[in-house]
Amino acid sequence: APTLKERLAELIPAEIENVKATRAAHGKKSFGPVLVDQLYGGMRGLPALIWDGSVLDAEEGIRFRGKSIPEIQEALPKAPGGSEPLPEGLFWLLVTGEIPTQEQVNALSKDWAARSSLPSFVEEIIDRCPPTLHPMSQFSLAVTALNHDSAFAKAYQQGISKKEYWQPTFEDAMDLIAKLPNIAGRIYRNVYGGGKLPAIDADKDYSYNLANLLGFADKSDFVELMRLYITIHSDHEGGNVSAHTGKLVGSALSDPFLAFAASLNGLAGPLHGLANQEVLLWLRKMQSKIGENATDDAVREYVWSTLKGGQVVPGYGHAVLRKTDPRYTAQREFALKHLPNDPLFKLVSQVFNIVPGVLLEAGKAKNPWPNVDAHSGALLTHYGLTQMQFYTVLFGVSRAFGVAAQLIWDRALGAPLERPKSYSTEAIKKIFKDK
Ligand code: FCX
Repeated sequence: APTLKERLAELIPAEIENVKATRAAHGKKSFGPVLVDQLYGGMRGLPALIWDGSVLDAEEGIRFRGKSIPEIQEALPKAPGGSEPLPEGLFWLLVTGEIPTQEQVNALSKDWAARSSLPSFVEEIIDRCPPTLHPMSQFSLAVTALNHDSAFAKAYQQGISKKEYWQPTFEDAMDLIAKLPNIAGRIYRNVYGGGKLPAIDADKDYSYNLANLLGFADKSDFVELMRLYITIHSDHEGGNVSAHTGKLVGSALSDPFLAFAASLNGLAGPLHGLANQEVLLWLRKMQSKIGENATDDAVREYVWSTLKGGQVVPGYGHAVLRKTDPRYTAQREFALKHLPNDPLFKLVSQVFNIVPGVLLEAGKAKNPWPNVDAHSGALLTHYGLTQMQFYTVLFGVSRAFGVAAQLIWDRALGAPLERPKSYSTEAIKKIFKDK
């Protein structure tokens, strides 16, 4: 059976032809009008990017290479004794569009374990961060510093041909993913004091190793949670802030470490990945205000007070989705199976019954339903990972899978520098003066 890189090398020529044929057939067709409102409105809905790993449907949610979350939970290889998909398989699917064999997935686990160590100066950078520096900032610093050993940056300096860009990009993408557990584990233990970091076990899968580095591998359900978590947070098409930022920065031929560090800085914003931290903070604040086991009326009152204070309800709403996020549903099902009586899960469920009605009544949010971030913190808390400032780091580990897969394809297909046109308000007024 071919390795991932061998399979990719087989697929690239046909995909180059596929893109050529698609552009020849449809390249000059209009994709609908651009409204001035879209320039002011964060480009919502503007068709502007190619992203092959996943496509998001407003009603149905994410599909990875055409497959829904329940479909990949069914189809992807599992760990011995496990029932959640291995993220190794999801990465293979994102890159190739194909479901790998168990053997191919095991080979990826081994390959990543072999690539997992950090240069000692990167360890020192993390160790020198004050524990008061947000874990996401530490994460971004460490990933940026990995650029020191970038195969792509080195090959570019040596004058590599455009046709070969994908090869060192692939190596960097693999190194990036492989090194993230060591970065995340080191930050976690430095900030929250969890003792010495264990070594990566080359006979175990990526999620086991991540859980072990964090200090939670003795809880087998937590390892299963990591497999599900990393699988479902990996990719959410190309327009979200972290994915688009990685693609944009990569388009300048910045290497995958620089590109993904930029993704992380976007993920660290409260309207994007940081929302998983914000949800837990919000729930805890609610509990301190209205007590645990509060009535529905008290919760409703609290939700209204959030809105009236000019704040958003974290974990609810979405720029594209118009239904409950299937990533939320997958986590809810995990909770129903593994921790149905957990008090925080019960609060998350109670909030789920109340917030959409309030947001609908308030009448502003286009989508009143929960997104992925409304649920993840309750699951992590159940297993003792209670430090909410760390939650977005786990989202970041996962998001590398989607961004890395697309960066490889962008370099394989010769994606150009991104450079959309901007206008000033004065220019817009002038253009439409007599229209
Ligand atoms: N609570 C209160 N108000 C909300 C809201 C919420 N959860 N969601 C949207 N709104 C408001 C907006 O703030 C906006 O108000 P404005 O007119 O005063 O500016 C109005 O409703 C229209 O916004 P809408 O078009 O529905 O949403 P956007 O596409 O602009 O923004 C996000 C989408 C996700 C940013 C928005 O719903 C939000 O702020 N949600 C809370 C934060 C969150 O959960 N983010 C995580 C999203 C995601 F899953 C991820 O990236 O991880």
